[in-house]
Amino acid sequence: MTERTVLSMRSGGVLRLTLNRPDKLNSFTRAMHAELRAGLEAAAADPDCRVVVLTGAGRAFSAGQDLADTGWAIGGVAPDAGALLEEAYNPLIQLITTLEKPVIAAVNGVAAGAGANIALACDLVLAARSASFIQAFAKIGLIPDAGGTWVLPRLVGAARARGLAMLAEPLPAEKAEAWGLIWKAVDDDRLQAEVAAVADKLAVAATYGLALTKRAIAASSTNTLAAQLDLECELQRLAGASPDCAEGIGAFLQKRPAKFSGRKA
Ligand code: LHQ
Repeated sequence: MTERTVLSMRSGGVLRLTLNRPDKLNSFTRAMHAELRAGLEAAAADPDCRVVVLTGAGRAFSAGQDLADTGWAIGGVAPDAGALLEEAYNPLIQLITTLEKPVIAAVNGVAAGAGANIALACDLVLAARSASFIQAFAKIGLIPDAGGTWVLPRLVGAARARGLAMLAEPLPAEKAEAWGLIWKAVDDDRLQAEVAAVADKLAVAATYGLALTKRAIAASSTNTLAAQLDLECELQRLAGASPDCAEGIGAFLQKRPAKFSGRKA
């Protein structure tokens, strides 16, 4: 039996998805894309899953596309790189960024190429101090994909985005934190415990409110202030009518901890 390229483990409200091709630094094959997509779709469909953690097995988070699985060969006809994005990476980034629950990237080691940008598509990125982010594309004549050209300038500004994309040098986790590319760099031996603490906190949070927050922040990158204020009215109307908002306010007034269901209605 072939080994699964993505391991899936549910514990309470937390679904942990582990990229599992450690010998090839968890680089993406078509099979891995399909399994990761299936894992995320299962998370979307399961109301008891309140948060997803994405991490890698072994010493890497992911080295991006498996360059041996692409069909490129010296002297051969180049495959359609755009088609691979359309079929696999773009739907994956859309799935992560529109999932109505938080997705945490636990970056346990190097994240290169599309592997880096998949991590950066997640809502919270925690990285081991020894991890690094490499926009490796320039080394092979490609452009940053999997949302890289969109997310990098927004997170670190155009000057740093161009430097990262054109020089393709590893950005250590601590510097990534200092630049605002990620949420937090933590000691290697603390990564899984810190991620578990954040995941456990989010697993009992007001999930629907978090989903609306995610939607609003995503929309802000193209909205005018006026449009964003309108969107805040629309989404706050939905959040304000949710059972978790009633519970949160009730709990505050009764001076007790809130017990959120995470449900929309
Ligand atoms: C790999 C890979 C890999 C296969 C390590 N593939 N085997 C979109 C559209 C269309 C087409 C193309 O792609 C894309 C999206 C992309 O992601 S493009 C960018 C693809 N990724 C890269 O260019 C990164 C390539 N990898 C590296 O530069 C290095 O491996 C890094 C810097 C990540 C780590 O270096 P080391 O720690 O020195 O490890 P290593 O290079 O020795 O790798 C260990 C093994 O993993 C080795 O296999 P082997 O059988 O020799 O032990 C590598 O060949 C394999 N591997 N990345 N992307």
